[in-house]
Amino acid sequence: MSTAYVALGSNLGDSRRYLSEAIEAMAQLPSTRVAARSRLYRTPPWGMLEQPPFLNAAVQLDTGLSADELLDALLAIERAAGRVREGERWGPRTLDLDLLHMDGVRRDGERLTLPHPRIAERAFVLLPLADLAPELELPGQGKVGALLAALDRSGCEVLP
Ligand code: PH2
Ligand code: MG
Ligand code: MG
Repeated sequence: MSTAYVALGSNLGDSRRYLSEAIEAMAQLPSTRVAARSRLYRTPPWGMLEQPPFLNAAVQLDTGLSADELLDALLAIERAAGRVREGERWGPRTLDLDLLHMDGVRRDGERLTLPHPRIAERAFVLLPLADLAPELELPGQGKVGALLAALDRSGCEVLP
């Protein structure tokens, strides 16, 4: 079993529902348990500014799946939520599931880089991740809590 962290995001349609159904779907994956979930955040769009705000969250999984198997499963959950991959990079989406980190795994491939290379720049990823694992050391980037402390998190808010 390994521990994996997944970031969730949505800014199209019923975002709250896409996120909760995605967490439900991850809990149904073979040899996988949702060990913890973060609070829910509303965050200003990053990267491409002319789009609605996002809802973001993160989960910690205990899983017997490999990184590739987990990635395939996350992409299938995105597709089931009506995600289409033809819009602009960083543009609006019904559901985005990004594999952030798996304990002990470092990868640098076409399909998957672990840890996710842009965690340190993104308050919308670090805020929920810090709910789960503020002490987590991301190889090559640093500690989650310290990375978050260095970022501007203005406009990000916790939702009830
Ligand atoms: N995801 C993106 C691009 N920009 N901005 C916020 N606030 N939250 C996201 O999840 C997000 C984004 C591409 O995946
Ligand atoms: Mg993303
Ligand atoms: Mg993605």
